[in-house]
Amino acid sequence: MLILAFALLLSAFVAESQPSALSSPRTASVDGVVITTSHSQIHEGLTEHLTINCTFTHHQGSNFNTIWSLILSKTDSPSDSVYSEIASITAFSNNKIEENNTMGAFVTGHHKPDAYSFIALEWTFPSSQVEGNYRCEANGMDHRGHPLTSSANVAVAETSVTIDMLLTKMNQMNTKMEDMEMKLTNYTALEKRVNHLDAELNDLMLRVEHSKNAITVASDSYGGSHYIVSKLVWGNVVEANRLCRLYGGYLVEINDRHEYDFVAGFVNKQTHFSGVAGAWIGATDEGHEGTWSFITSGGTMSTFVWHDSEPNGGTEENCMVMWMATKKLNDYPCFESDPKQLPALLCEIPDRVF
Ligand SMILES: [Ca+2]
Ligand SMILES: [Ca+2]
Repeated sequence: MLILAFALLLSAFVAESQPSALSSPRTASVDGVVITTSHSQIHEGLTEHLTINCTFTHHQGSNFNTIWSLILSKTDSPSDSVYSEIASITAFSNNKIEENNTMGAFVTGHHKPDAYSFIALEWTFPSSQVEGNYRCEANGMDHRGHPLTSSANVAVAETSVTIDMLLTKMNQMNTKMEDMEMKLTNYTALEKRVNHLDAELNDLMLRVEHSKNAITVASDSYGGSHYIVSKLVWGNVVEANRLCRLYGGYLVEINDRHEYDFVAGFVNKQTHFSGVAGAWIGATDEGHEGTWSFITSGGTMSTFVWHDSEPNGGTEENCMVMWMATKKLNDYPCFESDPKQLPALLCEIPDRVF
């Protein structure tokens, strides 16, 4: 069992590691015939994959006018020179590969006389049987009608695993495992930290939510936003907007007549503001008298339903409220100190936040 586990571990490593110089892929090419092996050397039981790819590509200027067949042959060992056919495909086999002895390979291929033809053999954990010389042979006709054959060869050798190889690989595996253990330790510490921060964030969000609920008198939805009106009154427009920002929104920005009608209707439903003059709207004409822009988004406000004789404050009144009495707009000082005149908060919070 221990040996099996070790073999599996080692094979996983061999599969992952860079191929050594001896087992690196090899390609041979003659006259459009190409044969490639993924490994020129394998170790039975340790090499995870092996592929042999026998191909013919019809190039412009090729000696071949057409090919009739592609034949893959193999010798019993790399030192042997007697080839036996193991797989073939012909112009007449309807893209079916004729297999003689493919040693348990997964076989694919097709034949296209004037384009690209191939036979591919693929093994998972190949046995030592796969060693030998492989020959890829294209048979066809030249441009004058004479028979023509071209072939290319590669070799695959099987070698036993030596103690030195095992020791080297075990050392490399050891280093890799130590590295992974260190990463795991770091990851565990990071995960703890993230969990802690997550808990802190949830706690903070809950506190913000509670604080929002505590000051909210009423809420309603319109056009992808949630609107809340507070029981608090606030004499400073900057501070008022900051509180809306804390809840993920901003002082209401009225973008069109429909939104104005909604906000006016929403405010009209509130009956507990008998002593409150108005509610803050998130717009200002500070620095550009008469042109109103939104405090948070910076866009230009273009819909106004002014209260009678408003706006009337000139540069003394550069912020805006909705009058509770008429639900119409009034230019207003950005900093109101008279406790009887402090406006309520009116926040607009996009639904994705709410
Ligand atoms: Ca003004
Ligand atoms: Ca005014």
